[in-house]
Amino acid sequence: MRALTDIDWPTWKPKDVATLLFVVEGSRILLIRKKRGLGAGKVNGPGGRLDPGETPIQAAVREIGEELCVKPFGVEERGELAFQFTDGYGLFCHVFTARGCEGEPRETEEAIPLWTPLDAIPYDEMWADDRLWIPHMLAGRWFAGRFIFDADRMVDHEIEVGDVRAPTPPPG
Ligand code: 8DG
Repeated sequence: MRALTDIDWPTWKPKDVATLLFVVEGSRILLIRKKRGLGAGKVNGPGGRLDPGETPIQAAVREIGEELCVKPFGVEERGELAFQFTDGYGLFCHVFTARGCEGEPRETEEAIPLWTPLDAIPYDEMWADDRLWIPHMLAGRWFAGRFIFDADRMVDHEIEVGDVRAPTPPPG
């Protein structure tokens, strides 16, 4: 499949569910340089796949703890992303923001912390879709995106944006 229209989205089931959590504090955002896993080498938000039995918010808090040794507070879900890869892999991602975090972010085996000014987010070093929805997230809007990726090349996309969460439940 190469296009969003090749997929029956109402019955689409991702193989994995994952999270992203962006601490946004004043005029800066906490990003990471990811050292391993899907997207290694890229700049991203802290996050990863859910462990069995975990809720998305539990996973988001656990992942930022494992990756940067901090505990976020004021965590809110802000959007959702559906990724279908042309090799058949599918991933659904819950995106959260936090108002701050306890502790000083530290480098771990998984990630290097990058406090980044909001006006200097390095989109060229991030996944191709991020520049399409991070501005909505920072503006306080709800967003829901669907993307087709051929490895790390985005080949199709669609994003719905609203003031409040859309009434449809997430798949998976
Ligand atoms: P591991 O322990 O198995 O190495 O990995 P994990 O922590 O379970 O999972 P991961 O490989 O870190 O999960 C992939 C992360 O990458 C997850 O947080 C979602 C995120 N991610 C994608 N695609 C995209 C994208 O297009 N944009 C952004 N910003 N994040 C993405 O998988």
